[in-house]
Amino acid sequence: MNFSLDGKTYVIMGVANKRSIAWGIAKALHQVGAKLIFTYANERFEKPVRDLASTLEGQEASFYQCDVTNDEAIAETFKQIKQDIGIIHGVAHCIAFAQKEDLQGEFINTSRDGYLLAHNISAYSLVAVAREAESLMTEGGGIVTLTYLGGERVVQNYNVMGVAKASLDASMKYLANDLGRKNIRVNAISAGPIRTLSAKGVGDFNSILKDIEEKAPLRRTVTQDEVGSTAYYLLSDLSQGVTGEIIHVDSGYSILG
Ligand code: NDP
Ligand code: KAL
Repeated sequence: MNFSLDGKTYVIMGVANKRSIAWGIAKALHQVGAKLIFTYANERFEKPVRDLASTLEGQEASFYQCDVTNDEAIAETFKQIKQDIGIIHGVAHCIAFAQKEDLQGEFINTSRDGYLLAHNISAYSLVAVAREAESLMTEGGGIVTLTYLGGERVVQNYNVMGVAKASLDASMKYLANDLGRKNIRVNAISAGPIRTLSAKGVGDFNSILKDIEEKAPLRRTVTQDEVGSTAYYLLSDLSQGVTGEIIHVDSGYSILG
């Protein structure tokens, strides 16, 4: 078994800043020798992402703009990657979005547009990305996405994003079934709450973190780096027989009733 990712290339989607979970994954894969390709949604994130990647010693990363609401943009991104770099061994999909007004109050009030937008960016994007990535993964490999407990049970205020995560989780399993015969494994990490840009502006995030510190079996919250090392496990030969799985990196919180 080869623990190193030397000679392997991974696409990391969803670094916004140094607090991003995607950045935790990037650091972990870099540490074990992987070559990294970063995609960002919005032009304004190009420089911050390039600046961050330049801190990874010896890493000659590549960068592409890719808004996952746009099928042509996804196809073009992977076409460019194929041309510029060649084959890839995996993708880390760390992307989610819902309108602010749909992340408070009662789920019943979710608008059709808000529902579709959240599902479009947070769930369908995995399907579209997997389809384009597949043709570049000729040596097999792994796809990892990020999910949250709110897709398995009701978590206050998570609302439409919980329903989108349920769709993401199911999409991950169907993709695992489709891609298994190509030796491409598809898995999800269910992360505990981590303070990131997405979590910003969430009323009472402090009390959510405090609740984890009080109740979770490990009596502490998790870090981006801990999610990163689980992503390394899922994207490497360490997890050879694992596909269609959701691993909770949440200090054990999900076992509580
Ligand atoms: P970040 O805010 O750091 O990352 C979210 C990313 O989503 C951003 O990089 C953003 O890109 C990207 N994104 C949004 N819309 C689009 C789009 N249309 N096309 C492409 N990319 C898009 O937050 P996190 O690191 O917290 O989030 C990463 C993942 O982890 C998400 O799936 C989230 O649901 C999940 N997660 C987070 C938890 C937490 O507590 N933080 C817990 C469990 C799961 P850009 O910056 O370029 O706009
Ligand atoms: C129960 C929790 C409390 C928070 C409730 C909802 C959180 C939803 C996550 C979702 C991804 C957040 C957004 O879409 C924020 C968006 O409306 C505004 N932010 C932005 O546009 C910024 C600039 C960009 C970078 O963000 C994105 N996403 O593009 C859930 C907590 C406990 C755990 C979390 C935070 C889970 C999760 O999925 O992120």
